[in-house]
Amino acid sequence: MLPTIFHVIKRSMSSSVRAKMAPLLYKLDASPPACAVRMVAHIIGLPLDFKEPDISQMEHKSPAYLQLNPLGTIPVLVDDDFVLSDSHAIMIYLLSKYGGTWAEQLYPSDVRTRASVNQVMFFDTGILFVRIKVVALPTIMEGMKAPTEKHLRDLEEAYGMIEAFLSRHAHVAAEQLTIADLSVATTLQAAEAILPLNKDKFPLTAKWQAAMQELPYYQCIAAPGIAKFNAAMQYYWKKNNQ
Ligand SMILES: N[C@@H](CCC(=O)N[C@@H](CS)C(=O)NCC(=O)O)C(=O)O
Repeated sequence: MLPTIFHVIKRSMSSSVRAKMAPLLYKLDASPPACAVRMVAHIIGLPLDFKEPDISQMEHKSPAYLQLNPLGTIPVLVDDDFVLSDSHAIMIYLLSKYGGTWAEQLYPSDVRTRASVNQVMFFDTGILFVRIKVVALPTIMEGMKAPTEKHLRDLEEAYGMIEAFLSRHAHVAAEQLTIADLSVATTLQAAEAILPLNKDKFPLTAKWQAAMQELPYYQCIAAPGIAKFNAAMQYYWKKNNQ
């Protein structure tokens, strides 16, 4: 159906009003990928508005939310009339649109460096985070009592992959700190709620992680957020075992 003049006026009015508003991020404090996005916004000095879907009411699976993000995952960014999900895609978008000189530092344009950053972010989303999620979701939603030996082995294997990345350069994807570090550091700290990092076995990771955790924006955004994730996991394991 062709839009009526009423729809056109309404759309252009609302987009001109929204153009003045900060981008809106659907997040949870305890969501590692949402923490990574918030750190990028903080670094580049971009104010964001926030909404917290009520996951106890499965609001992130409601028809309205699924219209925004068919995956039903958090975070989601709404910037004027543009909607984007997946923290890695959101971080790249925010840097490209609002990052100014920070874009080159955090997501370098050199083809090989950028490819390495992408590689580690695909590792974060496709391997490391998934190995947390297969424990976290059944624990929170389905009464899982504890991670299995296989869950723990898989996480330990993923820690070994981070150690291997760090044997090549000072940060996970390059010599310099990039958005890949923000993603992996938050995911790794959340993973530690399930399997603490063995610092003797993974010394490069332990050293890098300690440095990441010293960063002021990590301390004010990721540290309290992941502490909430950790507390939720402890709460559910206790409850599921009663
Ligand atoms: N690769 C995605 C992962 C997003 C994701 O799975 N987020 C979790 C919260 S931390 C979630 O929405 N879980 C609910 C679900 O998958 O049903 C990203 O980086 O944004």
